[in-house]
Amino acid sequence: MSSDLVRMSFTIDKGLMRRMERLLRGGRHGNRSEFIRDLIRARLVEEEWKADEEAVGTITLVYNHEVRQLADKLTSLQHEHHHDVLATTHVHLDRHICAEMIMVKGRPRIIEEMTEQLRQQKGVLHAAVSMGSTGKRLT
Ligand code: NI
Repeated sequence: MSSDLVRMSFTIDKGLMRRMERLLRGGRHGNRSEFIRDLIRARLVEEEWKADEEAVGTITLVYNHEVRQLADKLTSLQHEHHHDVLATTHVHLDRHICAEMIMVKGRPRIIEEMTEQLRQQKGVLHAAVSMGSTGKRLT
């Protein structure tokens, strides 16, 4: 065991233990240690967002590009937030509907504000933000 690792033990209800084992058999987390580490990191990312610490995120938009001036408005809003926007990917889903993934880095309050502004535009069918982290406080 590396000197940076510590071993810890804890008690847990049998029922909860069985549920955890079932999740582990689902195969996404590897072993129990990985599972606990993943849970802790997911919680830390939530805390970073609550504390409004610099974060990384992706805003996903689905919209109808035929709505008048919508594409221009969405582009203008992203330019207003050019300090926070890292990259944008646009996908034409069908003849009418577009998806746009906007990768952002900045204060969560600003990212959420930007998501709300984008969501409010007429023709936007869905706007969601996924919380990510700069990774600086996850080790
Ligand atoms: Ni398109």
